[in-house]
Amino acid sequence: MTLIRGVIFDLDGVIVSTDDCHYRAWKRMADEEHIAFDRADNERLRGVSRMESLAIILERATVPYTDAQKAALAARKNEYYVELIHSLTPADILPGALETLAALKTKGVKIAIGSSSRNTPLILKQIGLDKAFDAVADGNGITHSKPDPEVFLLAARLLGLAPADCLVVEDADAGVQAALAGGMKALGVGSAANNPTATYRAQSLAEADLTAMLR
Ligand code: B16
Ligand code: MG
Repeated sequence: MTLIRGVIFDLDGVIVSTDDCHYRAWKRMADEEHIAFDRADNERLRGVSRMESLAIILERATVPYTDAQKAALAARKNEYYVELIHSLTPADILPGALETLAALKTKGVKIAIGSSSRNTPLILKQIGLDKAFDAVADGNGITHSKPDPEVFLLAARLLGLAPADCLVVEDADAGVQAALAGGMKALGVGSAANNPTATYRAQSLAEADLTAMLR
């Protein structure tokens, strides 16, 4: 029987809901470029890196973009996004997240962030959780984004734990896939709540009995 000694939390969609900020920033950029983009398209960007997200959006572009133009589009979107996340506050922490972190700390279970976002440090600061985790692995420290397991393997290493001793909480199918590929268990919440491959499923952290998943 494996005992879970560390829980690695995805950030966007698990600890805080930044989906709408991502959507509004991409939408503003896409509108300026006359590229069709809606909320259904936005779902495909969950857990996916910034440049891979742009590649998905550009599938609907009617003109070609050079690599330099693509880099400029991604930078422009990020400017819009950073502007929006500056208004995040602790009130934007998702239901059940703080209670879950506190319960795990009480049990001596280590906690980490495993996020594709390069804006992770700013987001954690905005919501007052920049000192809450034992380790933070994010888009700044990896080469391959989800569904590659790199970010979760880095988080486990920073915690000093073997992947098999870790449980990942994810809202993206790409993230669930990454956790399993890394040899970890996965709890799917939100958009991944019905993912049949996840080890456990719950609508949100508020409805998940995480302590029951620790063994
Ligand atoms: P950035 P997560 C992901 O965060 C988001 O879900 C995804 O939509 C975004 O494109 C990605 O971060 C990169 O974000 O542009 O801020 O570096 O869900 O892995 O916490
Ligand atoms: Mg996410």
